[in-house]
Amino acid sequence: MQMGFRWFGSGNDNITLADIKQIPGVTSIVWALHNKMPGEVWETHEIAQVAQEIKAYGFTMEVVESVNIHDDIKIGLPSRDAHIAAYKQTIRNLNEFGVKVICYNFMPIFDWTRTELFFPLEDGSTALYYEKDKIQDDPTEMAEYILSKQQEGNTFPGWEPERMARLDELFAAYQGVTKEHLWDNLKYFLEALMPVCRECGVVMAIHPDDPPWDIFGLPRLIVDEPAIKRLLTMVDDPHNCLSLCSGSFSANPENNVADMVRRYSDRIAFGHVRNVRHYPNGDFSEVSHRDCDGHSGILDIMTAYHECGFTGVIRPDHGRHIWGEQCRPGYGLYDRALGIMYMWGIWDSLERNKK
Ligand code: CS2
Ligand code: MN
Repeated sequence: MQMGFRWFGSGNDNITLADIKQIPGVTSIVWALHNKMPGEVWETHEIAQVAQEIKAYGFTMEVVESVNIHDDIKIGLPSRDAHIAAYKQTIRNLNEFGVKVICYNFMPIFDWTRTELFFPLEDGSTALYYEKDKIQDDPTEMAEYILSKQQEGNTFPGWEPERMARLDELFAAYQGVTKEHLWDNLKYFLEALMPVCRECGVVMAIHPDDPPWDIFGLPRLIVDEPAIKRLLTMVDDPHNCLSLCSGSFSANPENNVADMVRRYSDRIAFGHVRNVRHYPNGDFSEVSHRDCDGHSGILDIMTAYHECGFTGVIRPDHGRHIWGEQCRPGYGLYDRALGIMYMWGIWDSLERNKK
Protein backbone atom coordinates (compact mmCIF):
# COMPACT_ATOMS: atom_id res chain seq x y z
CA MET A 1 0.00 0.00 0.00
CA GLN A 2 1.11 3.54 -0.72
CA MET A 3 -0.41 6.23 1.49
CA GLY A 4 -1.99 9.22 -0.19
CA PHE A 5 -3.45 12.51 0.99
CA ARG A 6 -5.92 14.66 -0.89
CA TRP A 7 -4.66 18.20 -1.37
CA PHE A 8 -6.66 20.97 -3.04
CA GLY A 9 -3.74 23.07 -4.19
CA SER A 10 -1.88 26.25 -3.20
CA GLY A 11 -4.24 29.09 -2.44
CA ASN A 12 -7.16 26.67 -2.33
CA ASP A 13 -6.25 24.62 0.75
CA ASN A 14 -5.29 25.81 4.24
CA ILE A 15 -3.15 22.69 4.51
CA THR A 16 0.29 22.94 2.95
CA LEU A 17 2.50 20.32 1.37
CA ALA A 18 4.93 21.00 4.22
CA ASP A 19 2.17 19.98 6.69
CA ILE A 20 1.45 16.81 4.75
CA LYS A 21 5.14 15.94 4.62
CA GLN A 22 5.07 15.56 8.42
CA ILE A 23 2.39 12.86 8.40
CA PRO A 24 4.26 9.55 8.65
CA GLY A 25 4.36 7.45 5.52
CA VAL A 26 2.51 9.73 3.10
CA THR A 27 4.21 9.47 -0.28
CA SER A 28 1.47 10.38 -2.74
CA ILE A 29 -0.52 13.57 -3.25
CA VAL A 30 -4.01 13.03 -4.59
CA TRP A 31 -4.56 16.24 -6.53
CA ALA A 32 -6.56 18.02 -9.21
CA LEU A 33 -6.84 21.32 -11.03
CA HIS A 34 -9.73 22.49 -8.90
CA ASN A 35 -10.48 25.61 -10.90
CA LYS A 36 -11.47 23.58 -13.95
CA MET A 37 -15.10 23.22 -14.96
CA PRO A 38 -16.26 19.80 -16.19
CA GLY A 39 -15.46 19.55 -19.88
CA GLU A 40 -12.41 21.84 -19.95
CA VAL A 41 -9.06 20.44 -21.14
CA TRP A 42 -6.35 20.44 -18.48
CA GLU A 43 -3.46 22.10 -20.26
CA THR A 44 0.10 20.89 -19.79
CA HIS A 45 1.41 24.26 -18.57
CA GLU A 46 -1.27 24.24 -15.83
CA ILE A 47 -0.44 20.68 -14.81
CA ALA A 48 3.28 21.49 -14.87
CA GLN A 49 2.85 24.19 -12.25
CA VAL A 50 1.22 21.84 -9.70
CA ALA A 51 3.62 19.03 -10.61
CA GLN A 52 6.56 21.24 -9.79
CA GLU A 53 5.18 22.00 -6.32
CA ILE A 54 4.30 18.39 -5.55
CA LYS A 55 7.61 17.02 -6.81
CA ALA A 56 9.60 19.62 -4.86
CA TYR A 57 8.43 17.85 -1.70
CA GLY A 58 9.34 14.43 -3.06
CA PHE A 59 5.74 13.27 -3.39
CA THR A 60 4.39 11.22 -6.27
CA MET A 61 1.28 12.42 -8.11
CA GLU A 62 0.01 9.34 -9.90
CA VAL A 63 -3.61 9.70 -8.72
CA VAL A 64 -5.86 12.55 -9.82
CA GLU A 65 -9.21 13.08 -8.09
CA SER A 66 -11.26 14.16 -9.98
CA VAL A 67 -11.47 14.98 -13.63
CA ASN A 68 -15.19 15.67 -13.49
CA ILE A 69 -17.51 14.51 -16.24
CA HIS A 70 -19.65 17.00 -18.12
CA ASP A 71 -23.39 16.50 -17.63
CA ASP A 72 -23.88 16.20 -21.42
CA ILE A 73 -21.92 12.93 -21.29
CA LYS A 74 -24.08 11.57 -18.46
CA ILE A 75 -27.29 12.71 -20.17
CA GLY A 76 -26.12 11.32 -23.53
CA LEU A 77 -26.54 14.49 -25.60
CA PRO A 78 -25.00 14.75 -29.10
CA SER A 79 -22.54 17.28 -27.71
CA ARG A 80 -20.99 14.53 -25.58
CA ASP A 81 -18.51 13.58 -28.33
CA ALA A 82 -16.81 16.96 -28.13
CA HIS A 83 -16.56 16.63 -24.34
CA ILE A 84 -15.17 13.11 -24.66
CA ALA A 85 -12.55 14.38 -27.12
CA ALA A 86 -11.54 17.00 -24.55
CA TYR A 87 -11.36 14.33 -21.85
CA LYS A 88 -9.04 12.23 -24.02
CA GLN A 89 -6.74 15.19 -24.45
CA THR A 90 -6.69 15.68 -20.67
CA ILE A 91 -5.73 12.02 -20.23
CA ARG A 92 -2.85 12.45 -22.68
CA ASN A 93 -1.70 15.61 -20.94
CA LEU A 94 -1.86 14.01 -17.48
CA ASN A 95 0.10 11.03 -18.73
CA GLU A 96 3.02 13.31 -19.53
CA PHE A 97 3.34 13.97 -15.79
CA GLY A 98 3.21 10.35 -14.66
CA VAL A 99 -0.49 10.21 -13.76
CA LYS A 100 -1.67 6.60 -13.81
CA VAL A 101 -5.11 6.70 -12.13
CA ILE A 102 -8.03 9.02 -12.76
CA CYS A 103 -10.69 8.89 -10.05
CA TYR A 104 -14.05 10.16 -11.31
CA ASN A 105 -17.71 9.66 -10.57
CA PHE A 106 -20.80 9.33 -12.70
CA MET A 107 -23.43 10.80 -10.36
CA PRO A 108 -26.06 13.01 -12.00
CA ILE A 109 -25.95 16.66 -10.84
CA PHE A 110 -24.81 16.14 -7.24
CA ASP A 111 -21.57 14.67 -5.94
CA TRP A 112 -21.55 13.35 -2.33
CA THR A 113 -24.65 14.52 -0.52
CA ARG A 114 -25.11 15.34 3.18
CA THR A 115 -27.71 17.28 5.14
CA GLU A 116 -25.34 18.53 7.84
CA LEU A 117 -21.63 19.24 7.41
CA PHE A 118 -20.80 20.03 11.03
CA PHE A 119 -22.91 17.55 12.98
CA PRO A 120 -21.80 17.43 16.65
CA LEU A 121 -20.53 14.04 17.79
CA GLU A 122 -20.53 13.07 21.47
CA ASP A 123 -16.79 13.74 21.84
CA GLY A 124 -17.17 17.44 20.94
CA SER A 125 -15.94 17.10 17.35
CA THR A 126 -18.16 17.56 14.30
CA ALA A 127 -18.57 15.46 11.17
CA LEU A 128 -20.62 15.05 8.00
CA TYR A 129 -24.14 13.70 8.57
CA TYR A 130 -26.96 12.40 6.39
CA GLU A 131 -30.54 12.67 7.58
CA LYS A 132 -32.63 10.49 5.32
CA ASP A 133 -35.91 12.37 5.78
CA LYS A 134 -34.39 15.65 4.66
CA ILE A 135 -33.57 14.32 1.21
CA GLN A 136 -37.04 14.20 -0.33
CA ASP A 137 -38.38 16.08 -3.36
CA ASP A 138 -36.82 19.50 -3.46
CA PRO A 139 -33.03 19.72 -3.57
CA THR A 140 -32.88 23.53 -3.34
CA GLU A 141 -32.59 23.77 0.41
CA MET A 142 -29.89 21.09 0.59
CA ALA A 143 -27.86 22.66 -2.25
CA GLU A 144 -28.15 26.14 -0.72
CA TYR A 145 -27.05 24.80 2.66
CA ILE A 146 -24.01 23.04 1.19
CA LEU A 147 -23.00 26.10 -0.83
CA SER A 148 -23.38 28.32 2.26
CA LYS A 149 -20.69 26.26 3.99
CA GLN A 150 -18.05 26.84 1.35
CA GLN A 151 -15.02 28.61 2.69
CA GLU A 152 -14.31 31.96 1.14
CA GLY A 153 -12.13 31.46 -1.92
CA ASN A 154 -11.95 27.65 -1.65
CA THR A 155 -13.47 25.42 -4.29
CA PHE A 156 -15.87 22.62 -3.38
CA PRO A 157 -15.44 19.82 -5.92
CA GLY A 158 -18.66 18.61 -7.50
CA TRP A 159 -20.59 21.57 -6.08
CA GLU A 160 -19.54 24.26 -8.54
CA PRO A 161 -21.74 27.33 -7.82
CA GLU A 162 -22.05 27.84 -11.60
CA ARG A 163 -23.76 24.46 -11.90
CA MET A 164 -25.80 24.81 -8.72
CA ALA A 165 -27.20 28.10 -10.03
CA ARG A 166 -28.75 26.13 -12.91
CA LEU A 167 -30.40 23.38 -10.90
CA ASP A 168 -33.82 23.67 -12.58
CA GLU A 169 -32.26 23.54 -16.02
CA LEU A 170 -30.12 20.54 -15.03
CA PHE A 171 -33.06 18.64 -13.58
CA ALA A 172 -35.02 19.31 -16.78
CA ALA A 173 -32.11 18.01 -18.86
CA TYR A 174 -32.03 14.76 -16.85
CA GLN A 175 -35.79 14.23 -17.30
CA GLY A 176 -36.28 10.81 -18.88
CA VAL A 177 -32.70 9.66 -18.21
CA THR A 178 -33.43 6.32 -16.60
CA LYS A 179 -30.94 4.12 -14.79
CA GLU A 180 -30.54 2.04 -17.96
CA HIS A 181 -29.82 5.14 -20.05
CA LEU A 182 -27.22 6.19 -17.52
CA TRP A 183 -25.56 2.76 -17.74
CA ASP A 184 -25.53 3.05 -21.54
CA ASN A 185 -24.00 6.51 -21.34
CA LEU A 186 -21.31 5.32 -18.94
CA LYS A 187 -20.51 2.44 -21.29
CA TYR A 188 -20.32 4.78 -24.27
CA PHE A 189 -17.97 7.09 -22.37
CA LEU A 190 -15.67 4.32 -21.15
CA GLU A 191 -15.53 2.53 -24.50
CA ALA A 192 -14.55 5.79 -26.16
CA LEU A 193 -11.73 6.35 -23.67
CA MET A 194 -10.27 2.85 -23.48
CA PRO A 195 -7.97 3.14 -26.56
CA VAL A 196 -6.34 6.28 -25.11
CA CYS A 197 -6.10 4.66 -21.68
CA ARG A 198 -4.35 1.64 -23.21
CA GLU A 199 -2.01 3.82 -25.22
CA CYS A 200 -1.06 5.86 -22.12
CA GLY A 201 -1.30 3.17 -19.44
CA VAL A 202 -3.82 5.31 -17.54
CA VAL A 203 -6.68 3.71 -15.63
CA MET A 204 -10.18 5.16 -15.23
CA ALA A 205 -11.26 4.41 -11.64
CA ILE A 206 -14.88 5.20 -10.86
CA HIS A 207 -15.83 6.40 -7.38
CA PRO A 208 -19.05 4.87 -6.02
CA ASP A 209 -22.14 6.99 -5.58
CA ASP A 210 -22.42 8.68 -2.23
CA PRO A 211 -24.83 7.83 -0.70
CA PRO A 212 -25.34 4.62 -2.69
CA TRP A 213 -29.00 5.08 -3.62
CA ASP A 214 -31.14 7.30 -5.86
CA ILE A 215 -31.71 10.82 -4.55
CA PHE A 216 -34.22 13.45 -5.67
CA GLY A 217 -35.46 11.05 -8.34
CA LEU A 218 -32.02 10.96 -9.99
CA PRO A 219 -30.68 7.49 -10.79
CA ARG A 220 -27.44 6.34 -9.20
CA LEU A 221 -25.46 3.39 -10.53
CA ILE A 222 -22.42 2.38 -8.48
CA VAL A 223 -24.25 1.37 -5.34
CA ASP A 224 -23.51 -2.29 -4.52
CA GLU A 225 -21.65 -5.47 -5.50
CA PRO A 226 -23.87 -6.37 -8.49
CA ALA A 227 -23.27 -2.87 -9.84
CA ILE A 228 -19.50 -3.32 -9.55
CA LYS A 229 -19.78 -6.58 -11.42
CA ARG A 230 -21.88 -5.00 -14.14
CA LEU A 231 -19.46 -2.09 -14.53
CA LEU A 232 -16.37 -4.29 -14.78
CA THR A 233 -17.90 -6.81 -17.19
CA MET A 234 -19.67 -4.21 -19.34
CA VAL A 235 -16.27 -2.78 -20.33
CA ASP A 236 -14.00 -5.69 -19.54
CA ASP A 237 -10.66 -3.96 -19.81
CA PRO A 238 -7.98 -3.67 -17.11
CA HIS A 239 -8.10 0.10 -17.65
CA ASN A 240 -11.70 0.19 -16.41
CA CYS A 241 -11.31 0.07 -12.64
CA LEU A 242 -12.69 1.15 -9.29
CA SER A 243 -11.81 3.77 -6.71
CA LEU A 244 -13.15 1.69 -3.86
CA CYS A 245 -14.60 4.06 -1.26
CA SER A 246 -15.41 2.25 1.95
CA GLY A 247 -17.49 5.09 3.35
CA SER A 248 -19.69 5.52 0.29
CA PHE A 249 -20.54 1.84 -0.04
CA SER A 250 -20.96 1.18 3.66
CA ALA A 251 -23.57 3.93 4.01
CA ASN A 252 -25.77 0.99 3.00
CA PRO A 253 -25.38 -1.58 5.80
CA GLU A 254 -26.05 -4.39 3.30
CA ASN A 255 -22.74 -3.68 1.54
CA ASN A 256 -19.68 -5.56 2.75
CA VAL A 257 -16.64 -3.59 1.64
CA ALA A 258 -14.02 -6.14 2.79
CA ASP A 259 -15.74 -8.70 0.53
CA MET A 260 -15.60 -6.24 -2.36
CA VAL A 261 -11.86 -5.79 -1.80
CA ARG A 262 -11.28 -9.55 -1.86
CA ARG A 263 -13.46 -10.11 -4.89
CA TYR A 264 -12.26 -7.25 -7.08
CA SER A 265 -8.75 -6.48 -5.86
CA ASP A 266 -7.29 -6.83 -9.37
CA ARG A 267 -9.56 -3.99 -10.58
CA ILE A 268 -9.19 -1.66 -7.59
CA ALA A 269 -6.84 1.13 -8.66
CA PHE A 270 -7.27 3.41 -5.66
CA GLY A 271 -8.81 3.13 -2.19
CA HIS A 272 -10.65 5.58 0.07
CA VAL A 273 -10.87 4.50 3.69
CA ARG A 274 -13.57 6.07 5.84
CA ASN A 275 -15.79 4.87 8.67
CA VAL A 276 -19.56 5.38 8.89
CA ARG A 277 -21.93 4.95 11.81
CA HIS A 278 -25.53 3.92 11.13
CA TYR A 279 -28.51 5.00 13.15
CA PRO A 280 -31.58 2.75 13.35
CA ASN A 281 -33.76 5.16 11.30
CA GLY A 282 -31.41 5.00 8.30
CA ASP A 283 -29.46 8.19 9.04
CA PHE A 284 -25.69 7.97 9.14
CA SER A 285 -22.75 10.02 10.30
CA GLU A 286 -19.08 9.92 9.55
CA VAL A 287 -16.84 9.02 12.48
CA SER A 288 -13.17 8.44 13.25
CA HIS A 289 -11.30 5.72 11.39
CA ARG A 290 -11.19 3.56 14.51
CA ASP A 291 -13.08 0.34 13.76
CA CYS A 292 -15.28 0.35 16.88
CA ASP A 293 -16.47 3.94 16.31
CA GLY A 294 -18.51 2.96 13.26
CA HIS A 295 -19.89 0.12 11.19
CA SER A 296 -17.77 0.11 8.02
CA GLY A 297 -15.45 -2.65 9.24
CA ILE A 298 -12.15 -0.80 8.92
CA LEU A 299 -10.13 -3.67 10.43
CA ASP A 300 -11.60 -6.18 7.97
CA ILE A 301 -11.12 -3.80 5.06
CA MET A 302 -7.44 -3.16 5.85
CA THR A 303 -6.90 -6.88 6.41
CA ALA A 304 -8.49 -7.64 3.03
CA TYR A 305 -6.24 -5.12 1.27
CA HIS A 306 -3.25 -6.64 3.02
CA GLU A 307 -4.21 -10.22 2.10
CA CYS A 308 -4.52 -9.16 -1.55
CA GLY A 309 -1.05 -7.58 -1.48
CA PHE A 310 -2.51 -4.24 -2.54
CA THR A 311 0.22 -1.96 -3.91
CA GLY A 312 -1.90 1.01 -5.04
CA VAL A 313 -2.61 4.30 -3.28
CA ILE A 314 -5.03 4.43 -0.35
CA ARG A 315 -6.06 7.68 1.25
CA PRO A 316 -8.06 8.55 4.32
CA ASP A 317 -11.33 9.94 3.00
CA HIS A 318 -13.23 12.52 5.03
CA GLY A 319 -12.28 13.08 8.64
CA ARG A 320 -14.02 14.73 11.59
CA HIS A 321 -13.31 18.36 12.42
CA ILE A 322 -11.34 18.32 15.66
CA TRP A 323 -9.33 20.62 17.93
CA GLY A 324 -11.10 23.69 16.57
CA GLU A 325 -9.64 23.34 13.11
CA GLN A 326 -11.18 25.62 10.47
CA CYS A 327 -11.22 23.58 7.30
CA ARG A 328 -13.09 22.41 4.26
CA PRO A 329 -15.90 20.09 5.43
CA GLY A 330 -14.43 16.60 5.82
CA TYR A 331 -10.95 17.64 4.74
CA GLY A 332 -9.12 18.87 7.82
CA LEU A 333 -5.53 17.95 8.54
CA TYR A 334 -5.80 16.51 12.03
CA ASP A 335 -8.36 13.75 11.83
CA ARG A 336 -7.18 12.56 8.45
CA ALA A 337 -3.66 12.34 9.90
CA LEU A 338 -5.03 10.30 12.81
CA GLY A 339 -6.78 8.05 10.29
CA ILE A 340 -3.50 7.51 8.50
CA MET A 341 -1.75 6.48 11.70
CA TYR A 342 -4.58 4.05 12.47
CA MET A 343 -4.26 2.51 9.01
CA TRP A 344 -0.47 2.23 9.33
CA GLY A 345 -0.90 0.65 12.77
CA ILE A 346 -3.05 -2.09 11.32
CA TRP A 347 -0.90 -2.50 8.24
CA ASP A 348 2.46 -2.63 10.03
CA SER A 349 1.28 -5.26 12.50
CA LEU A 350 -0.16 -7.35 9.64
CA GLU A 351 3.18 -7.04 7.85
CA ARG A 352 5.12 -8.15 10.90
CA ASN A 353 2.90 -11.17 11.44
CA LYS A 354 2.91 -12.18 7.78
CA LYS A 355 3.75 -15.84 7.33
C1 CS2 B 1 -15.69 11.60 -1.57
C2 CS2 B 1 -16.13 12.20 -2.90
O1 CS2 B 1 -17.94 11.16 -1.00
C3 CS2 B 1 -16.80 10.71 -1.01
O2 CS2 B 1 -16.55 9.62 -0.57
O3 CS2 B 1 -14.54 10.86 -1.60
O4 CS2 B 1 -16.27 13.56 -2.72
C4 CS2 B 1 -15.18 11.96 -4.01
O5 CS2 B 1 -14.07 12.76 -3.85
C5 CS2 B 1 -15.72 12.22 -5.41
O6 CS2 B 1 -17.00 11.72 -5.56
C6 CS2 B 1 -14.80 11.59 -6.44
O7 CS2 B 1 -15.22 11.83 -7.71
MN1 MN C 1 -14.70 8.58 -1.15
